Amino acid sequence: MNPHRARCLKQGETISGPVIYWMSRDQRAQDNWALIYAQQQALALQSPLVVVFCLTLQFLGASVAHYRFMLKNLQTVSCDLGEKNIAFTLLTGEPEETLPAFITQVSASLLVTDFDPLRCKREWKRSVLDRTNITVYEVDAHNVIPCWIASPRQEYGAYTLRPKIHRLLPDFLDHYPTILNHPYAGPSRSGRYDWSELLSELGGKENTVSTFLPMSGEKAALAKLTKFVTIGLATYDQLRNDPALFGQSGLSHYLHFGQLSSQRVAMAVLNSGELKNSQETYLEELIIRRELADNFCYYNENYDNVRGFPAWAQETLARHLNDERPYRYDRITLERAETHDPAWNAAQRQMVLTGVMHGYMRMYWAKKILEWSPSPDLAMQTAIFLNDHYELDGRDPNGYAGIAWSIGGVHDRAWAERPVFGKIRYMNYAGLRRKFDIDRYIATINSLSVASAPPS
Ligand code: FO1
Repeated sequence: MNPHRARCLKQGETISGPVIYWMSRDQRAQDNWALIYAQQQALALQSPLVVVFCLTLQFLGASVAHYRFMLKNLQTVSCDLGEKNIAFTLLTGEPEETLPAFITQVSASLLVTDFDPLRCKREWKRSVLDRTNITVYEVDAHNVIPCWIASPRQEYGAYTLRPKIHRLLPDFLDHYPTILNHPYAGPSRSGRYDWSELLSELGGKENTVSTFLPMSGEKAALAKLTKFVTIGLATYDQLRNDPALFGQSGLSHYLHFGQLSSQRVAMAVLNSGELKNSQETYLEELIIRRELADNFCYYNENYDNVRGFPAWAQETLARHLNDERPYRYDRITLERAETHDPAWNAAQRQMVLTGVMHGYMRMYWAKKILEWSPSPDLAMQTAIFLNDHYELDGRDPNGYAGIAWSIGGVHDRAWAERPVFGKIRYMNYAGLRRKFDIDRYIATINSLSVASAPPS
């Protein structure tokens, strides 16, 4: 493992005792650099290895369907780890309370965490660091290039981050070792959790999202990856922008929940044959865009509000704050997809019904929320609320960066000035029509009913 993937957050007292991997963003047993690093340390210390997941019941507006998708995978992860003599422990409650207590309870010697740029995750980590005095390491198991290595600052756009990433790729596209059977028994066998009882505990409004959830878990993710690389990739470049054809990889929810490693995807795409423009286009989305999103959320504390926009964007949007808005919709109307725009309504319905909205339509969807909201502030709140409440891959740096791009020109440049948008890039219905068969898209979505499942 490239040693630069791990960094020391706190040097504590070296005591003997189990090594804990606090699993959070990267919820998988294989292809997980944080788990690999934790096992290396446990073997060196001749200590047991325990994986801990802190389950919080209200995570950034997640719905029951999202928790169902996540817990289904964690159940399998706990079994896979158990077979390697690695205990899996689920702690329910706020991590700043439950984790320090657990560290003391098992007299742990070392804590390994995975990397996550989101504010709430960094607050959890800060609190845990303050309440424990053992050594703590952080491993970026999510990005191919560790976020803090790729760049020491917020990047202007893909064009400034791309060369830095391409230069480092050879050092970080290294192969994943497999997790060994762990020779030192853990403090307690992984609890036999009543996972279905956990789900019922979640309660919460079962919103209409995803009556057809995709299959959850590492195996399902790898199967989807194989299907994409063997069938979808060759036509990816043409189909990706036609939402009626569902030509996207369908991997984003597996990547969001950490059930699949983006490095594994990158290596599969690179090994799929000579680099055609589909491969390059996909790797641009998978590595550059995704790692640019982490860079944005890590270095910009206002990644989810207008103060995170570039100065030119804040200025131009403020200048047009009082422009006449021909249409104005409140969040309920938008949530119910009851606007005058059939394409926008179809995109909203697609997200509510399937938990997924086509990438191209996501940009149009967010930009119309800017156009139809009384202020950019409110537009950001509405777009983030709907995205995090309904998207299976919501509550993710990729989502915050995508919405900030659409509404606030983050990672984009200024365009010709116009009402409401100012110099923010404009998209309209006519543009959609030029791009693809929008009537087919609308018909496809409107034919989706609760009974039918969308093309996978
Ligand atoms: N991470 C956790 O460590 N504990 C949780 O209880 C948890 C719930 C959760 C629910 C929905 C969701 O989309 C993500 C959730 N995550 C949770 C975070 C996730 O693992 C990712 O780390 C971030 O969402 C992306 O940065």
